[in-house]
Amino acid sequence: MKRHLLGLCAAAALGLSVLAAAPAARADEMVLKSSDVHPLGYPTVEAVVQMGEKLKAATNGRLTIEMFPSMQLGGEKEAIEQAQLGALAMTRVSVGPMGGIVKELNVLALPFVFRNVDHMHKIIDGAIGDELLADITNSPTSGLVGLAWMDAGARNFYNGKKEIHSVADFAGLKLRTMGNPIFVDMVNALGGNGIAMGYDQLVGALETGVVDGAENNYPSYVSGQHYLYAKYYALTEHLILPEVLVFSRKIWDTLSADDQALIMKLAKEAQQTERTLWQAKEQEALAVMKEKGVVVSEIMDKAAFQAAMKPVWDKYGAEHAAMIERIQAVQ
Ligand code: GTR
Repeated sequence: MKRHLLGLCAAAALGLSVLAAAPAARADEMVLKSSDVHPLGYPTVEAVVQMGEKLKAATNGRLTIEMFPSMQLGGEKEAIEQAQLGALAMTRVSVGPMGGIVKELNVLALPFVFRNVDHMHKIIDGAIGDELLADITNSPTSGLVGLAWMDAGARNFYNGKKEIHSVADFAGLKLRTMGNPIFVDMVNALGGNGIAMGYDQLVGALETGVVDGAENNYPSYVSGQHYLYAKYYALTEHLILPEVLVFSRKIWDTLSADDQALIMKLAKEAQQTERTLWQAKEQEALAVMKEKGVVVSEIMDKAAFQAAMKPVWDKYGAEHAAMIERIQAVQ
């Protein structure tokens, strides 16, 4: 009997020591899953990967970020839903699909709301940017916490049918937009046919001719290989649409205040890291476009494009009037 007991104790001790040595034994360890539609190496992805390395170092491995790039978990609509459910801790998405969730963000989605990319930077880096992130966090229904902004430059129209120089050239073009009614109305107001679909559907739709084209910045146009099917790229710069890193409210509420503050701080650093990476990526993408024979056209009469947006502004601008005024006042 005594021998048997001793044996049991030894086995228990052995079990304990095996457990203690097991790598995943720390009860406080947490892996934060994060997603992005873009591949590894893309600025938004790389900035969050670097944020994960800093988080790991700062917490001695207690908190880590696991990146799911390249639409592994679907498009941005799905990513937002998974973050709301707590299946994902974080996701980096465009403001486009967020507009349906936090209405205040739609002010950033109004065509030509910014004078140029610098103007957009001033807004997202300043008080208005902080307020809009707080709108995400304070929304009782978003299920998300707004962490940081990311730069995505300016978006331009492209298609596989013809060069675009003027608004009249949009007639008859089927053009994909992100899932936000502002963008469908924007294409329709130009005289084209706006079709909303997820980014994950787009390259297939271009290939099969479901759409003739779309609109995006240089890096997405290149990394998504859209140039293979739509070689006419016009510098319309109609949207200077920032992107946003959001955190799952469900998971956020389980974190200590210190961890929340650390994640917030590192996310702000990621915003700056991404900015630097973005600038280099735009130049790289432009070089690829040149090499691939993309036909880039300048838009001489930008004012005509702005004027064509009047119905869009009439429909969606009024509710953001006060914020628009504040944005325009920032020099
Ligand atoms: C990209 C952006 C993505 C996604 C995509 C799209 O520029 O980085 O977040 O919004 O455009 O057009 O859906």
